[in-house]
Amino acid sequence: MGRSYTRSQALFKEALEYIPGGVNSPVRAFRSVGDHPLFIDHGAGSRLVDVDGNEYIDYVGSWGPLILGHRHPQVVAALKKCVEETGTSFGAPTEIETEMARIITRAFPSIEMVRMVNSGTEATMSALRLARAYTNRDKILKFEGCYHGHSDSLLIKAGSGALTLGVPSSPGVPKDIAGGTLTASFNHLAGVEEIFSRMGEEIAAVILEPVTGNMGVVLPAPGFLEGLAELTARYGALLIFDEVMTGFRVAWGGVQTQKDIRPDLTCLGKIIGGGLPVGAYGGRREIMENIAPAGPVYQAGTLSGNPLAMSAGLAVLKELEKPGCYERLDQLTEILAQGLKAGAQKAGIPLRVNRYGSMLTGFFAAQEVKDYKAATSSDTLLFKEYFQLMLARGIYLAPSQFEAVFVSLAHSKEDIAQTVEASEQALHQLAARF
Ligand code: KE4
Repeated sequence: MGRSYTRSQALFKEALEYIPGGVNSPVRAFRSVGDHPLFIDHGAGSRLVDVDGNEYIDYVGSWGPLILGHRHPQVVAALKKCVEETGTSFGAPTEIETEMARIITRAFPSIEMVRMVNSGTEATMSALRLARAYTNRDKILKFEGCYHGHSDSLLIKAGSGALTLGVPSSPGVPKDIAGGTLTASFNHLAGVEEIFSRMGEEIAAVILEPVTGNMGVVLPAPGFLEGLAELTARYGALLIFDEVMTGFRVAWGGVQTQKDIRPDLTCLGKIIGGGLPVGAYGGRREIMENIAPAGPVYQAGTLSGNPLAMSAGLAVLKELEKPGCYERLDQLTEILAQGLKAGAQKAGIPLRVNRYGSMLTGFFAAQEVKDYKAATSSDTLLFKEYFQLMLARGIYLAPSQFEAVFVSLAHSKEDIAQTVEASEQALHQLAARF
């Protein structure tokens, strides 16, 4: 089984000379699960092949965008057509941007107007600026462990790589900006009510991942989202759902349509770009019409809505709109979740698997993981060992406990069975050390 990683190690050594930490995004560095990342040579469907020729079943999917798998024929064809017949970017309006806006507003009833940007970070940053302008208030409230990209106001008790690397509140964020961000505990509505009772009139917006992926997957407790909607409405604050990860992932219209909640603003990204840089924010017309040039709130972007990213994104959405996609994603991911749990039970290792749609996280924890405290109390050293044992068996999980793994439409039942088998072997091996 011995896999060689010599070329990845050599390439990483060179990358470290030119790129901070050798990577262009921290969580890729494998810092919490190993001593070097894998350099990828290519992807195909549900598979990745690294530069040493090792093949893996991929459950990262570029952190969510690749819900159709790598190099889906429809995406490749759309990109080829765009490059060969249209071009990549004009910095001028194109019909395909309106087509993307139309499909988003059709999928999300709460979104009457939408603006394209180039990352999830830009989407949430812009949504916050808009919320502050619309309410004429400065403070925002986020939840510990939720990650909304790396803009200053949101790098406070953040999740994802910030949590993984132990810098949830990053240096470099000015004190007066950090002071404008209030934090509460996800799924603890009483704590939010207490903050609003003291400062509700100063709060411009509450922003959250309605199902979190960035402290690992944690589901909203019954009534939590509804309670936030009622509370924000009562105090005149905006409710912002960051569905950068969950949008078009867990359902065609994200978590909000499943829960029948209409946030005032929604942020999107990942899947709508089909693997190219993208983000979007949208919401009620009377709010969005404050965005320049319709209104005074400035936000801009050289490549926003560029035809190339729109072509890839629309190719993915057109596939996802076909009947049966989300049922298949749900079914495959449920089989995976049950298989992981069964293997842990057999090995006598406490494993909690939180699943929502085709995203899931396994926590080595004796208790249910229903909030940040429980997630961060899980056994991350055991996760590190498990991650390496799975990697050695050709399973590429997210290289951090505080992330989600994603199943795509390219994953087969055989992929899932192979993953369950690998997990059973890895957990059995770990149990022997207990
Ligand atoms: P980007 O700026 O990375 O496109 O999006 C930021 C963002 C916003 N909101 C949510 C809910 C997100 O999950 C993200 C980014 N997700 C991480 C992984 N959990 C991206 C991976 C990375 O940082 O390299």
